[in-house]
Amino acid sequence: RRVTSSDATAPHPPVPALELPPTADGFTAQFLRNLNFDGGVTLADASTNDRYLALARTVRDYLMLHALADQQRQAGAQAKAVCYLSAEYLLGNQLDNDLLAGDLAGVAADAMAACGIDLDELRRHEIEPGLGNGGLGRLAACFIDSLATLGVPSIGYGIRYEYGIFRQTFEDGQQVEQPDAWLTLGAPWEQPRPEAAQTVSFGGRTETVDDAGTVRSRWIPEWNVSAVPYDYLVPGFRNGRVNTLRLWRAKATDAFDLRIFNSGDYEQAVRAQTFAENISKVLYPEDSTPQGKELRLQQQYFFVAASIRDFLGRLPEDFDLARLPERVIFQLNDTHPVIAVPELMRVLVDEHGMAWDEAWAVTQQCFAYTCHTLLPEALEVWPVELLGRLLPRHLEIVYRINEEFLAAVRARFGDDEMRIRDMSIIAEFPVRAVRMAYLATVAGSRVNGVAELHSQLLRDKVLPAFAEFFPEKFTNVTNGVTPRRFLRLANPGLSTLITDAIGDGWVTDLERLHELEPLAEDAAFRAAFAAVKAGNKRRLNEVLQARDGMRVGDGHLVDVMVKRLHEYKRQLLKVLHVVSEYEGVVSGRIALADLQPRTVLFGAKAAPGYAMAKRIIHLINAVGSVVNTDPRLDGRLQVLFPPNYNVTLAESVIPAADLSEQISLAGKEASGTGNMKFALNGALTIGTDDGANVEIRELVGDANFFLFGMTEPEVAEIAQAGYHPAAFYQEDAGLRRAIDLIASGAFSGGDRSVFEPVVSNLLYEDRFMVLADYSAYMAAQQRVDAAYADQDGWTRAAILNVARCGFFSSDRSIRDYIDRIWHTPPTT
Ligand code: Z15
Repeated sequence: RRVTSSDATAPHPPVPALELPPTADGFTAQFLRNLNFDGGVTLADASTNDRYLALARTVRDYLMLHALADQQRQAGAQAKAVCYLSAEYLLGNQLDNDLLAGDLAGVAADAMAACGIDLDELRRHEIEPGLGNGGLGRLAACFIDSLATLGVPSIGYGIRYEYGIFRQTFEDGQQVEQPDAWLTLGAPWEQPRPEAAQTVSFGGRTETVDDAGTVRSRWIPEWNVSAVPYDYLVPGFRNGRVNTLRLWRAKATDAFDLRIFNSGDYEQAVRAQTFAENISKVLYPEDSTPQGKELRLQQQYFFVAASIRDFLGRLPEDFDLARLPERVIFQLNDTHPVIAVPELMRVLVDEHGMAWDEAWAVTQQCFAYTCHTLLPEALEVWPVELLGRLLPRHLEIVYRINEEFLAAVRARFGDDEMRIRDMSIIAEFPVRAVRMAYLATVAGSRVNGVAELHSQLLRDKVLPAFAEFFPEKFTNVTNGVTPRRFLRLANPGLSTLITDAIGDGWVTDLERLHELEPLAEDAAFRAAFAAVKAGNKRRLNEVLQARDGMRVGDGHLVDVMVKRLHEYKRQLLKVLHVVSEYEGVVSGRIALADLQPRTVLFGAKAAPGYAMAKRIIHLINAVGSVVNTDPRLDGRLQVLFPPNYNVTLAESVIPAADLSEQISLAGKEASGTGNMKFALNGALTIGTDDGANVEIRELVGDANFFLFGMTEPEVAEIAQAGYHPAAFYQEDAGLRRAIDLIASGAFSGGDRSVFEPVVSNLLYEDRFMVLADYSAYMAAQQRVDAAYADQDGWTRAAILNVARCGFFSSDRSIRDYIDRIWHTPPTT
């Protein structure tokens, strides 16, 4: 346990081993201490990795001083805390983030210079912790940054995957996945806390016991694993606050008591060790399409059970658990942590002897659920057979929650069996299974979507019966992104320009960007803004050149589509645009001189088992290799697809973009957060009326946004009437030429079979209506070309995008969570 003010030797300040405020000499001394004592090398002999690790440790040391002081201040506060439960945290690099938050960049630079070390080389040496797939994981990382910056008492809980999101390479244009062994060269940002390990149980059976006249069920588990916490410091922006991100690692317990392996056989015992450690071994690489694997349920229960125990262990010994809602809200980041609901019930009822009704009242106040999707296939459902085998007591608890809930539905609506079947937490077909989103909705005090349109569709389409039953539970919190990482750090040129114009208050008060609006009419400011964009393109080229030997064309419009590869996001629509432009030039329909020079940059990982997504990646690469080398195009159209798009690459790409592609089928993208990052960095959006695009367009204005495509009601209508993609192919000659060119084998060395599945899927299925939106998209791209021809006008629109997107700070999102859901005031 940490030292608290109630210990006999306290109160005393944390040992001031470091000079504060930090000086270059103090920083250098600590750096050398870490290099010598922790790393065991002299400066003269230190490798890049040694120097990186010592630097990281030194930065962490300074933050740790603040963390210890912060913990001492908060210890007696009894404030309500947010426990953010998320299976993913897509953190990105830590060094620059922590140097910025801790205001240590200057002393670190001076100290490294004094040691003759190239700080930029150490920056490039860092490997980002990729403990997430995409938007959901990155949102969690933005939220913990904002929670710390706003001074909200909070803990992020998750899993310390030994392997994060796979490293993507291309072989012959096709995705190949490599394991992400991110921990192998050392993990300087984390602090293992083995003394705070928790035991997590699985399997076995339940039995009923007569407890003084009341029949109680109890769980006799079959096997245990140990959950060891690894803590990451989450510094607020220069406010002395440091929160904790606690990630759990699975280890075999000392006496590993998995009965099936317990034959007294040494080899079996070692294998059992591997079995336990498998639980935190690897991040599942599916974004939005869970595969329903047993190990994934083990991961989910593993981290939430450890987290709940951990949090309860922080309360005073004699704390009355009936008052738990005064002290904590567990925020469920999608359905992944929802097994926490029956777990808290089990702890309260079985371990603490609380009456069921009281425990249920407590539980309902302690949880809130964020839904991040509209895709039915993304809503997790666990077969009863599996849940009963892995967590038999939890299944019983879910059954009872469901029984009581359905009784309440009957009491309100009568024996409307259709409705009962519709609302049951237990689905009966195709197999009996627990609907985790329904469980979360019934259990939580609030249910929120992640953009206005999404929250509305959640009420109207995904959970309508629940919205009718619990109207007061439903609310919206539009997503946001942290301005520290995605503007201040990623775009130093624009940051300086903004700060010179309006001061630096925007870093923690992003709505201040509105003060830039009048400067859109200032020619000198426009010139400076355009120069920053040009500089960002040069910087991107340095990165791309070194990383992949690629470069963006000089004077090109930089057109970017970076996000997970998913059919609903419609990378294929972008491909059809490229192919149409290419076909137009080679067929002579478009004069080369009339073609606006463009570089189209893709970044996307496909889930390893998602065959269509992988074919689309192959197609993008195939189109790129033909288009990029065809002399008839003379380099005026380029397709770049740097492999392994990640947070680090995003930080170079986004500030360099002119055009942001947000072209999902309306009604499918819950929010999007890349869309916000691009607009905030002065890219114009070409987008559908989907997710947070709607709010971006409302804020930046129609004149500064390229809207196209069907609206969600239009999509619903043609889906209802019966969608026939082949009709669009028949009617649109341009579309026909583009599809025919792909089908002809022009991008596959004449082999028509390679992309045949893509073509026939488009023509005969096209679930996401690419063909229906093609002509509107092409027309919108023509508007883009025309607008880009007026460089000064484009820059004016770009400035207005920056000035009007302050709303999309994750600080605002967190304030909304506090006001609408958590009711946890910041503490000082
Ligand atoms: C994920 O990244 C998102 C939703 C999910 O259900 C899963 Cl499993 C992963 C994304 C949404 O697709 C995206 O629209 C949203 O902006 C993001 O979560 C954060 O809310």
